[in-house]
Amino acid sequence: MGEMSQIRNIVILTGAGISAESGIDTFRDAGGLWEQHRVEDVATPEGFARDPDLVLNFYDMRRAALTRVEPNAAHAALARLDAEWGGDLLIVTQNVDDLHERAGASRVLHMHGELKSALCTACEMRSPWDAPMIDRPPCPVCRAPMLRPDVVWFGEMPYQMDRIYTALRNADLFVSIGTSGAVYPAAGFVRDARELGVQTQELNLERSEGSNWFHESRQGRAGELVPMWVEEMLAR
Ligand code: BV8
Repeated sequence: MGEMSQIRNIVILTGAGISAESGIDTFRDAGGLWEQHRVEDVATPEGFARDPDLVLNFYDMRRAALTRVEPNAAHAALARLDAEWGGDLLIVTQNVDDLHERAGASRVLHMHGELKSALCTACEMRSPWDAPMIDRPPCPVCRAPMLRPDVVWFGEMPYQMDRIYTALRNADLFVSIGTSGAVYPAAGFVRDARELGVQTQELNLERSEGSNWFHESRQGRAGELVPMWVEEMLAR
């Protein structure tokens, strides 16, 4: 590991792999979510326009599944780091589940939205949400029956990109956990970090599409690697 001495500000990117041991399907592993559905059909605005019931049901099922899963040791370790780390720390998650928050993390940014949020296509207001949408419930703000999942589909702009790039510019360390590095702009953050002279680490079950861009890449289950990594960081 290069100059890891003066680490004050950390940006952590998480993907579906951090929630895998909680029992939430990843996207691309065998039997993953996309293999049951064509991504064009369930995670694009065009797919939603073509068959809104298919899409609303896809997200209703995933939202309902949240009540049946628990955060795992990796989520708990990041929540502990968040609570104890004196410098800046931002968990940028591609996940739409609420496991980081339920583990106790607070500095969390959902760049691809959240299952437990509803976006009204009539008034464009967002509301906390944990019920089905298939029966077209009224928007809590304007009452129109025009709610959609508040998630970022392919071709849509991820949320809070300015805040993410500001955090990357100020970071001393960028750590990527449980992501295949297949989807942009998240997959490009490691390159942005390298160009900014930021130290980069990857913790993933196997090598990802971006592994060669990291100063250090560790393979293993998040439930094992993340608690060990947090111990290292807090012992510095
Ligand atoms: C944008 C939310 C521009 C919804 C998601 C052509 C046409 C149109 C667009 C494009 C195009 N070419 C490229 C693009 C851009 C496109 C893109 O990147 N496409 C890819 C397919 C090439 N990106 C976009 O469209 C993005 N928007 O570019 O906007 C723009 C510009 C201006 C103005 C307007 C717009 C938006 C992309 C967001 C899509 N939404 N999710 C939902 O969840 O349903 S994507 C979804 O998949 C995730 O959020 C995540 O981002 C992505 C990747 O998934 P991962 O989290 O990495 O999960 P995966 O299964 O892939 O991998 C799991 C990893 O974990 C594996 O490596 C595995 O080994 C590991 N693992 C497994 N178990 C464990 C483990 N690791 C540790 N421990 C374990 N136990």
